[in-house]
Amino acid sequence: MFIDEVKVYTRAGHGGKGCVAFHREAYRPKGGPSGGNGGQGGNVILQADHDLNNLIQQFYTPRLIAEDGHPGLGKGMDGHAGKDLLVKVPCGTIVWRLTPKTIPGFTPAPAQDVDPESDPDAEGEGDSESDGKSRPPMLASSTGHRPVFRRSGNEIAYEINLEQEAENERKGNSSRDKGERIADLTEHGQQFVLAKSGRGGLGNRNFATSRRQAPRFAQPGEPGEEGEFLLELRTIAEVGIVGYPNAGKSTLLAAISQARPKVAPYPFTTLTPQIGMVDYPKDYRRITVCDVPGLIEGAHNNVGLGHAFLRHIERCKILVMLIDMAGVDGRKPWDDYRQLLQELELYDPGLLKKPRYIVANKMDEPPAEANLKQFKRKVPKSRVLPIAAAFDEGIAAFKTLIRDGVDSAKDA
Ligand SMILES: Nc1nc2c(ncn2[C@@H]2O[C@H](COP(=O)(O)OP(=O)(O)OP(=O)(O)O)[C@@H](O)[C@H]2O)c(=O)[nH]1
Ligand SMILES: [Mg+2]
Repeated sequence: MFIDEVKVYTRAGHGGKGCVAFHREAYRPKGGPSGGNGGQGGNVILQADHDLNNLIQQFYTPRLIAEDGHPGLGKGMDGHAGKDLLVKVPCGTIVWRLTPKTIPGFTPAPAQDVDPESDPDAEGEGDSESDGKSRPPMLASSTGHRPVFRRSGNEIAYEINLEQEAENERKGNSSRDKGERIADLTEHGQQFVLAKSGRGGLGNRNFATSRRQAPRFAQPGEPGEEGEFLLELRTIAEVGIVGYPNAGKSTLLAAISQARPKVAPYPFTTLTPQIGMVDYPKDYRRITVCDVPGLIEGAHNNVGLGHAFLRHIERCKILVMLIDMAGVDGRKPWDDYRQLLQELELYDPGLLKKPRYIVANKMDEPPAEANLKQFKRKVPKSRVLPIAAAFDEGIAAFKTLIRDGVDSAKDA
């Protein structure tokens, strides 16, 4: 299973509480306060790791909870600190802080304030009436921007202006509104503290003064930070290969790298993005290439595998448009090319600003030559590299093309 987006709940460790204790020892009457401090809680830390390629671990353990600090002890002993929780995520993980509005599945409460008597949840509790009275009044919005919170029992909801939401949806804002972006882990070993731990409380010996020599109190520890976050993986590859299903993307990736994606003569063989490392032994270079699942017409409307995987080419330096020049599936190569451009634009117009290279595959097939000539006429000013990935023809030229492409994109 390939997971590239996952919601996690995070809680850092609570600080341990301080201790109230008094020293007892033979021949030392009234030995004085000796309660130790509580230990600091553990932080929740994300660390980028280049050995991982998806967020499957967080999918199975979405609750990231660090150890609490231990309480202080007598005889001046401080509590142990809680262990930090180190969570490894793949390089390219972006962290979004989910505000209540952007928590997926969050449903707004009905617009009218909930009446405690008619509330079915509150009926079960014996003190529903007193509960109803003690409930804080609705927060009026002091400014036009503040949300209005509504409470019913333990539930808190806040009102959403559905009219405005619909407008946002029309403008296309809300579907990609994931909350506040707080981190981007790109380098191997890069760390980010997702939730800071709470401080341990001070023991009573810290509060002894000349006038208060026997303090009978200590501090409780502070709670650790908590919250819900969205982890999104946007793979970091230098080259992205896009094309229709069956164009031979996986065959090409297997030919240039050690990656071994499944190759088969039916559409949607590749269902998840595949990464390959292309080595250039002569000049000790290495380029990462990403093969995203095939795009088809209407992908922006979630036809086929939709646009979900295009996020993985957002950070590529160059794009390779791989076209099946033989038209094996009965489509015309120039139509494929235009359709691909359109789908990329519909996902993110910024993708079209990246340098892109057209590569014509399956040049070993009889109709390919004629199609290539017509393609050059229909798509003028385009430079096309002809290859036959399945027969290793043009692979060396392709490797040079992407290396030069990446180098010139870097300079730009
Ligand atoms: N004749 C010929 N066939 C090729 C060539 N390259 C790939 N194929 C065939 O085309 C079919 C599809 O290849 P894949 O590499 O699976 O295509 P893909 O683009 O990864 O397809 P999806 O994963 O389904 O999107 C396979 O049967 C390959 O053997 C080529 O250069 N010439
Ligand atoms: Mg494939």
